[in-house]
Amino acid sequence: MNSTEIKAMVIAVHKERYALYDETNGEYYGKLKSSNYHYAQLYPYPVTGDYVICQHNPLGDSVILETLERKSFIQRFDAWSASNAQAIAANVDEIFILTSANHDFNLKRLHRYLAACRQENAHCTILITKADTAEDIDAYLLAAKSDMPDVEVIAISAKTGWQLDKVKEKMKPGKVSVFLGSSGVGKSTLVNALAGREVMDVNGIREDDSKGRHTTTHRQMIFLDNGAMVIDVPGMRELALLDAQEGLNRTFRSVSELEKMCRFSDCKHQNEPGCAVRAALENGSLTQKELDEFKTLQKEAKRIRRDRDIMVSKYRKEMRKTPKGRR
Ligand SMILES: Nc1nc2c(ncn2[C@@H]2O[C@H](COP(=O)(O)OP(=O)(O)OP(=O)(O)O)[C@@H](O)[C@H]2O)c(=O)[nH]1
Ligand SMILES: [Mg+2]
Ligand SMILES: [Zn+2]
Repeated sequence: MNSTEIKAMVIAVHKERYALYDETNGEYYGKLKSSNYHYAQLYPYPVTGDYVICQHNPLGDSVILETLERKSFIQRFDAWSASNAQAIAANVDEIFILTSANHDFNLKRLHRYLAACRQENAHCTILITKADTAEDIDAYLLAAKSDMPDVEVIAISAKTGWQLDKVKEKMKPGKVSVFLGSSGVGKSTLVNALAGREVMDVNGIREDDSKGRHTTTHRQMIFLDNGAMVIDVPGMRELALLDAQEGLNRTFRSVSELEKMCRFSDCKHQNEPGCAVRAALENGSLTQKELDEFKTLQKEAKRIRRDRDIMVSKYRKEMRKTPKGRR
């Protein structure tokens, strides 16, 4: 790093321009150095939460030279991008998965989120939002806690401020959190409540099915008073598993532990002798429902990997057909 080169944090990504922050210069914009990124592809494109080395320019856009190594990286499956992956955020310490106490509440979806998030080494907490609108918030809490006993679940209301101190406690100075969840669950409302000011726009949801209106359109880092940071992201329909076998195994630890104990490493848990999974089903320590869900997610992870390979090879073929000048 020479004297004009500084380390900055990416606090938002807008098409080609990156909003950057460092303690000396505050907030400013930067663009990628094409020869490092587009041509030589030396570094991954920065995402919100990334640290970059840039040449600071007080008069205009700074030049981003390098993306520094990431501590963690959250991405989702995206059929439309060339790599089939869409980056969500980098260097996150705490992931909050938000679901509302209404139609949005869905245990299977929570399992998917958990599996994808546990792939990274970030800590996960589930927040059940809009507690003020639920007739029986304890029923939601009980459903989530009994289903996922190893995950912390907190019910909150950003509207009344109920239990927000519990969320704040988890957001430590210098650490980065991210709020994930469907559109309309109240991610931006929670950011505003925690920040104590209107940093992000919010919008109502549809009455009949509680669906949101995709209000937030980019990934934005917000600084809280205590020095903690939080990334607000656009709502997503699903956090499809990208390559989440590892995370899956952590979510369904009991099943993957059992699988290791089967006599045959490729055991299908049907009629094979010495099958630990069937034994567990028989003695009741594993339920058929748990096993079925594990299998479904496993299949999905495999399918995604396969689709991804097909898409990538198609894309490469297309690229070869396109004249160089038009790429
Ligand atoms: N009653 C109640 N309403 C809430 C609460 N939190 C959020 N809302 C409402 O839910 C709607 C959606 O909130 P947003 O914060 O825009 O949701 P979002 O998750 O950021 O949505 P996207 O940006 O589209 O992903 C708004 O009408 C909020 O006022 C809450 O704790 N209680
Ligand atoms: Mg929002
Ligand atoms: Zn088996």
